[in-house]
Amino acid sequence: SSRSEQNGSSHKSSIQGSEAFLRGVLESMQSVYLNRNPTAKAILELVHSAENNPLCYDHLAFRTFGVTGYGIDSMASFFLDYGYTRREELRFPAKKLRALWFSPPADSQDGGGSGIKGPLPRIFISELIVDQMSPQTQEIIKKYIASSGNGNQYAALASSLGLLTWEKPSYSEFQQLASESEYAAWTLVNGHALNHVTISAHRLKTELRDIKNLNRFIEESGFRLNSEGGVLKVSPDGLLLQSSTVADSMPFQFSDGATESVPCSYIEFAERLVLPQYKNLPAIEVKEFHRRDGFEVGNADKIFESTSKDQLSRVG
Ligand code: OOG
Ligand code: NI
Repeated sequence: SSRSEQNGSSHKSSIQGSEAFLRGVLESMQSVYLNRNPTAKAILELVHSAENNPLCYDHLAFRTFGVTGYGIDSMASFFLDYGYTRREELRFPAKKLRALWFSPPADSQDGGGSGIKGPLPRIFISELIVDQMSPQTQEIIKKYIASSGNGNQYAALASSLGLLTWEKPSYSEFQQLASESEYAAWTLVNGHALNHVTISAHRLKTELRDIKNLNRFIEESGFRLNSEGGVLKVSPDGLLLQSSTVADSMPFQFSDGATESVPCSYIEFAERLVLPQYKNLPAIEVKEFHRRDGFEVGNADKIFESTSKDQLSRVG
């Protein structure tokens, strides 16, 4: 048998062509994220070592400015080209946001490893409904979008390189956006960077597969969880349970010379329970498709707050 089979990496070496490229791009996006977000990196290492088993990612999330050609589509086109399927839309009228999620190609490989090297994650992409912002805010967003040229065609490339496609803003422009939409301000300085990765709690093997235990473990290890509406977010059907950390911050050099701390990314946890029609399946036979799929507006609305000033400045 071949050398790769002997050392147990035959799965990995069997993924070729477009799927290998897709996974390579996701790895690059993740490495930008891990370099900028020490909390996310530490938690991934902590859970991985406590488990001693591969981790699965439930989903990856991105934010965009909803201006024609620059919104959800600018990031989605990459995933659609690599076999993802468009699923439901979610609306957040109070936050002036909308989102779409995408499911991974059905014929994708299990990956045989941990994280990006495991089963391909869902993708969650949101956009700011820019034409509902004040004229000043719209003007700033449109100015930076114009400075990016055809940057909207390279959202995935920018994300995997960790680059903004537009010029750096001034601190006062950042503050103007933040006063109206913290999402807008976040997107202006983080661009297409990965907003979060989500660990699939129910696919863990230890007692951490119960999200309540996972939350306790994370908090006892000294990390802060987003407390908006309570730490555990539960969908009305009771089947989708989510929690997330408070985002890390990073110094950002603004175009006017000011260096100020801005919120970066966070890490999320999701537990999907078995659908009622499959509740009698033996645990060992339960697959991902037997579980609650999709997202939930009420949960998501609170998870967006993981990058908010309120959560970042919370004490204890
Ligand atoms: C996305 C928040 C929503 C989920 O899983 O419902 C979310 C964001 O903060 O951009 O991640
Ligand atoms: Ni999420």
